[in-house]
Amino acid sequence: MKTLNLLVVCTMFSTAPLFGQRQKPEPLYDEAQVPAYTLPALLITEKGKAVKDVTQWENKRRAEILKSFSEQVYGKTPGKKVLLNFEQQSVDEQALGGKATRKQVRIFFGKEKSRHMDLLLYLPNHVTGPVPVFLGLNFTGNQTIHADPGILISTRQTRYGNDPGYRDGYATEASRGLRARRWPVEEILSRGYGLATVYYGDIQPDQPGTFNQGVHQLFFKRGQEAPAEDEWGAIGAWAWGLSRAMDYLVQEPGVNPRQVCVLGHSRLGKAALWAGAQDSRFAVVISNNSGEGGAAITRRKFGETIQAINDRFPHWFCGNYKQYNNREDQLPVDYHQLIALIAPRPVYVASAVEDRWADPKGEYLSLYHAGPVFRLYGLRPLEDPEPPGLERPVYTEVNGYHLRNGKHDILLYDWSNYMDFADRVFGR
Ligand code: GTR
Repeated sequence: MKTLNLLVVCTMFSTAPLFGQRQKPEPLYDEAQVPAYTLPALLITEKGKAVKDVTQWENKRRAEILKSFSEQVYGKTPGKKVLLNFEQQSVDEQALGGKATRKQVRIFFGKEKSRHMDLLLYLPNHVTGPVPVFLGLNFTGNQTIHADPGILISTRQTRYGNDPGYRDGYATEASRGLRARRWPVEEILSRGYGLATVYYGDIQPDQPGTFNQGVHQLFFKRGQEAPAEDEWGAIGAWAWGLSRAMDYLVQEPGVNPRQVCVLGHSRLGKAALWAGAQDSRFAVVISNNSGEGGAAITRRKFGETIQAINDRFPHWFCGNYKQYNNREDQLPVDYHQLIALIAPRPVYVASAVEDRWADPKGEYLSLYHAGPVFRLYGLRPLEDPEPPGLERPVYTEVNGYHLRNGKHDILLYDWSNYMDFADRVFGR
């Protein structure tokens, strides 16, 4: 590792003067200026014992790391089980011109039937039997993933409510298919996969001060209105919602419950990783441009930092995470350990070259540095400490990575690689 260059650390946080405002550090985008860092050890316990096998990993070290992510990063997910009720809202066996069966299910949480999320599921018609499925949350309402007129329009208020396709905070007919470029539904179906999605705002609104409007309420103690410092934030809630979607999928006859791939873009990629770390029913976990607080190594001070993310999104992580603003080195974990929590299940990480804010190299390095845990299981992780070139995906049977051309987004190129990887994992 390179030696720490103190001068660099100082200049990194210098800014052009802002009149009367708090100075915000400029993001660091110069690879040559990234200070050296030491990652927290993956295979040494807090008491300093070396972890040599799967039993020691699973019983001891993995549990320590999971606890740190729970208490210091995303916040603890409530252990209490919530009664679920599945209410089928519509089924169309001839959706998309006969290519798919489309099901829409309202998943109610708790006895009161007060809170719910709506799951949209497409299953391919040209293959029989339970199929592998991709599950991911969407940002803008289920109806935005495809122009299919049969998709029920979300009636929730949304933070995108002033965008085209929305009026006064709510979606209109004009929002159908607005995000179709992110969801290549026909391609997914033609390759024999199903697709399940839920609008993330059904689980928890993406705004500070709204914990009394999402699933947190189901778990608050009497009089509680906000999570305690070590309790879950919004990312924790979205991850929990993914597991509740999984509760539905595992009992859906058209779905192969052992072949559900959870994926997410950006903040929802962070949620997908955290869901995959906590819930071993997810067979494959895919992070698309998840960046800081997701796949990227936070000690690599490239692009977004803990302070930057906590300042802009104080509701995403737990209260304790604020302690690590500008103190990345004090965080007991780093994000290679988040990926290691998912092992031995396969993990795919993808970056986009113009998405420097998310630190593409840092995203690759997390996967690379998680390698020793995959090796403990006798599996073959990615071996190269250097990320591959542009649009040269690299896969083994447990790890995959690519760097796409273009911006922060999830596009057909990304999906095609996820499907190639899943084909390989599932031996298709
Ligand atoms: C950005 C945030 C990123 C990423 C992104 C997104 O503004 O800084 O960490 O999560 O939002 O979710 O689109």
